[in-house]
Amino acid sequence: MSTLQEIRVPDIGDYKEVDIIEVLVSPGESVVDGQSLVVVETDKASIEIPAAQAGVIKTLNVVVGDKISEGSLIAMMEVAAAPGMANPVTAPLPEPAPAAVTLSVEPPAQPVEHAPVVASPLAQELTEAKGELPFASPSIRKLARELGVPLTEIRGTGVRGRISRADVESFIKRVMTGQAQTEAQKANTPAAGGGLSGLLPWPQVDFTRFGPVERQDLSRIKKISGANLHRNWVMIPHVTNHEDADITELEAFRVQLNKEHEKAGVKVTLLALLMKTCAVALKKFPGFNASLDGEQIVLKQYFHIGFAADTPNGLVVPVIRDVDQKGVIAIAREMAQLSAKARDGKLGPAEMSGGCFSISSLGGIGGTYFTPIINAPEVAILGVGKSSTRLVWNGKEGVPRLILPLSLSWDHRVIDGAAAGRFNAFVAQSLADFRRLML
Ligand code: CAO
Repeated sequence: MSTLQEIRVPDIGDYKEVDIIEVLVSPGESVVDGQSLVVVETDKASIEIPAAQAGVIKTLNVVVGDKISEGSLIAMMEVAAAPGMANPVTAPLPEPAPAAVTLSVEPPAQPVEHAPVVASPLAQELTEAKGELPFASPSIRKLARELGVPLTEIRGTGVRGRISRADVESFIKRVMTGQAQTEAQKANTPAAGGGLSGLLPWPQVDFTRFGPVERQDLSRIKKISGANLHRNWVMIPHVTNHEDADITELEAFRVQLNKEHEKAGVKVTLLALLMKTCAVALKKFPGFNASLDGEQIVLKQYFHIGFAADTPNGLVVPVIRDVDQKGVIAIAREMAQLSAKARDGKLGPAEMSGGCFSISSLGGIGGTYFTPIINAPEVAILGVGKSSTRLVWNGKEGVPRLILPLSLSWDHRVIDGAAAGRFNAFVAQSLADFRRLML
């Protein structure tokens, strides 16, 4: 015997009205327990919604482009009736695809204060208002606004000319590679974000002329993260300040702590100590715990800090909430849990949202200073390099000290250089003497 069951959207965190970007099944199709039915896209991640049990899809209630929220009906499914089963099937929590990455590293610049600032060829006045509104979903309009892409200049490839994210990305690609020009570029008018009409087109090279090559498609995550990184890099006037922190005593303290807490199964990491330090620094310098919203600065009274985690699926940024209210051991424990979930691709959107500030640590891998890209709408990010023992002059002699390289990128629209210098100095002094955090 079989029954007809409703498949509804499960709890997807705070997200509402998310776009369906893929429907993976069709009516009449048999699905197995856990098989993905549809893919939805939030601004942080794509999430596959799986079937809670095996059955046959009778009707599909959604199509690509529909917006759904928790509880929306996705499909009706015929399932073999189980004794005592009375309630409609609800799909379990989705396993999100790895999140869109919003952090990256530029090759280390010379240790100068000002990172190069590039204005976007796309950052120009939107022309939507001039004519008929292009056919695109609100999220695509928002994306286009954020990237400065004039939607009126894009021909949508969807049903009835609907403009998709892929259309926007393809337009950007064509402009960046010089294969297309925006109306503003054609008119040779300086764009709102800075004139770029004089830029050369992207070089078109037949690499096979020089040797064998292999072509690989960019992964979906890289495409999404690339657009985020590009926007953040061209729209935020980044400056990076470098600093050295003497962590000789802190490292000894950390080793000691780990001996004491070995049995508890928690490893106190340098990153956990940095998190705690940054939470105090953010409280002391509220301008760093802020976001820019039009002509206002939003000062946050909570202290959620993200950390970049490298995973087989790409880079993700889990967020630890209320770091100011947690001890270092609790932070270390939570970080280990989030890192493990990140590696397994099991982080939910809620675990990657709400960050106020980010830390990108390459210390366990190597390298010294670099320019981390700010994770908008945050206004600063701390890059951490690998510590090394250096001889430091103490006035009489060179003494070996463990030095940690730090690189703070900050948004010059919100923060000025003096504040960044003070923030870095505070972080370095606190790491040199952790007791300062109590002051
Ligand atoms: N200097 C020297 N050594 C360091 C260090 C530093 N700054 N930070 C960590 N280490 C050492 C630790 O002592 C540890 O060594 P042992 O194994 O001998 O104890 C080892 O590196 C691993 O450190 P850890 O367990 O503390 O882990 P971590 O904090 O370095 O890494 C995480 C955690 C999630 C940050 C890491 O797994 C990761 O993903 N790193 C890459 C992040 C990244 O890609 N950032 C760039 C983003 S682009 O903007």
